[in-house]
Amino acid sequence: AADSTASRPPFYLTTAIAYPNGVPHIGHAYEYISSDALARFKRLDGFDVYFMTGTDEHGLKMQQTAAKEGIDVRELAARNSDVFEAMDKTLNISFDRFIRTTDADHEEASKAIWQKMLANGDIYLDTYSGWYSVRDEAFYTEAETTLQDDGSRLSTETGTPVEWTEESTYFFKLSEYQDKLLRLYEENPDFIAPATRRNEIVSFVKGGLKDLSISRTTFDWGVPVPDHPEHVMYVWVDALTNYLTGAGYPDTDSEQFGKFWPANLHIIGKDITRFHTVYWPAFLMSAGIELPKRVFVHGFLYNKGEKMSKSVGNVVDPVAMVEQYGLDAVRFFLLREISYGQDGSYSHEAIVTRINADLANELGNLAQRSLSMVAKNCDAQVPAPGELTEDDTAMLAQADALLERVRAEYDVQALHLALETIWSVLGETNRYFSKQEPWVLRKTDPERMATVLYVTLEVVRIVGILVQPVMPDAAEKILDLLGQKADARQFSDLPTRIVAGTPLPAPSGVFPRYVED
Ligand code: ME8
Repeated sequence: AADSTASRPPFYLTTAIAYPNGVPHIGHAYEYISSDALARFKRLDGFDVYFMTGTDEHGLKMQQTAAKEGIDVRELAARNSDVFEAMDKTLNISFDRFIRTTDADHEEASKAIWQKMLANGDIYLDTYSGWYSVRDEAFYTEAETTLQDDGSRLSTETGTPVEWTEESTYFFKLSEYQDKLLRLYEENPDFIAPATRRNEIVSFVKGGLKDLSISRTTFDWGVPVPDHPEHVMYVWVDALTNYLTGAGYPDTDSEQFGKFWPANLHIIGKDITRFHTVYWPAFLMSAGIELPKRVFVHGFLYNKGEKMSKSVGNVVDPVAMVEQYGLDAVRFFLLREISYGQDGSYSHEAIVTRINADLANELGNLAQRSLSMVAKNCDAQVPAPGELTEDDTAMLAQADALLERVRAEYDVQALHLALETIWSVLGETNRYFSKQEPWVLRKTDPERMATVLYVTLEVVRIVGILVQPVMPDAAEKILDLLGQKADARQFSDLPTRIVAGTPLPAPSGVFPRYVED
């Protein structure tokens, strides 16, 4: 049962905060679903989890989008932020706080970290001139841009237009952090994952760091710089600080801060790695604040391998996807199909295959067949097992070993491997069930049938508990069908065997097959 005492170790997990300049797409949904599975896993594993997501509302991109739509930027931010929050609810994202960078406590945190960096001598005023991409909200050197035939320039890495910018701005002495950052990566090899991302960042930093422009004067949609309100903070300074705001900063004496800072895990997508693994630790070092433990970088999602774009017309609305396939099927598909940390693709065919093969056949059918035999032949109660054979013991041993294996995969955010591991045991269980032929035993050896059904129900219970982070609703239904109490579904409940005599409700299907209409 859940232990509600203060002994549970804290775990602070964040997603990136999205720009609400438009509505969420499937890439956002992927980030929230994967982070949610990680948060739920830790809760079930006895951690005191604080899970935060939200929206990044300042900056030129927001201001320009609002101008284009002819509405106030606050109105644009509020309207779309609400759409993100509503989508999180639709996706069953178990966040503890939905932060908006326009929240009052966030402005305070941003000003506080600025003042710390200033006091440390890392901020100075100068003139910035260079290339800026509004879409990326990022500065680029000329060498990082490509000249087009029409004389315009694009960021070489991201392909977004850049514009020449020249203004008086504050700079952050990023150049002074090269050695400290390289030491950080060296001494904490787990700080950036996967390793490919770490290698990219190490070579980027080895190439030298230039000071970073961290304020703007040509527009005013941002957090004002303390004592210099004609400057607003560069949106990334304020955006990254959201993680501190969530931990109660600047009140470093608060219970929240003591418990949840430093953050254990930042989940982000691959296009914002540099901001999180170079700028962010440098800001924190400058401000004398402890660094987060780990930044995990997930890949990008593509529609049948193609980049989603409004002009191609292949942007998928995550809510429509959930309506079509069901929420837990979508959650399972995204986490099982795509190697977490790598790019991945989705297509109708791939989703249907996962639904029918993995969910309906391997799990749903196993639960359905065993439970309906129990309903008909065992007085609708968990049957009492007789003496266990070698096959039974081996089957149970595989299921008992799952938690440790799955936990090891979750600890390195290998969500796809965690699911693969569970499904390999489900495959074994289906083979066990077919081999034992309980439907034959029903006539020849009812006692043996009872044992086989008991073993099968016990494996389904273990799997049901372990798939809760990925499919909370479906797992709940499975555990209800197994007569498991709501307070007996933590990982600490795994070793206690299902109890013979537990009354079972009438069985019903958990995962319908997807049928084309
Ligand atoms: O970058 N597939 O916001 P954002 C997977 N506000 N993930 C994707 C994706 C795709 N096709 N497209 C975007 C920002 N993402 C900043 C973050 S954090 C302090 C500030 C991911 O709305 C992207 O990598 O552009 C990022 O992690 C998240 O969605 C929000 O992207």
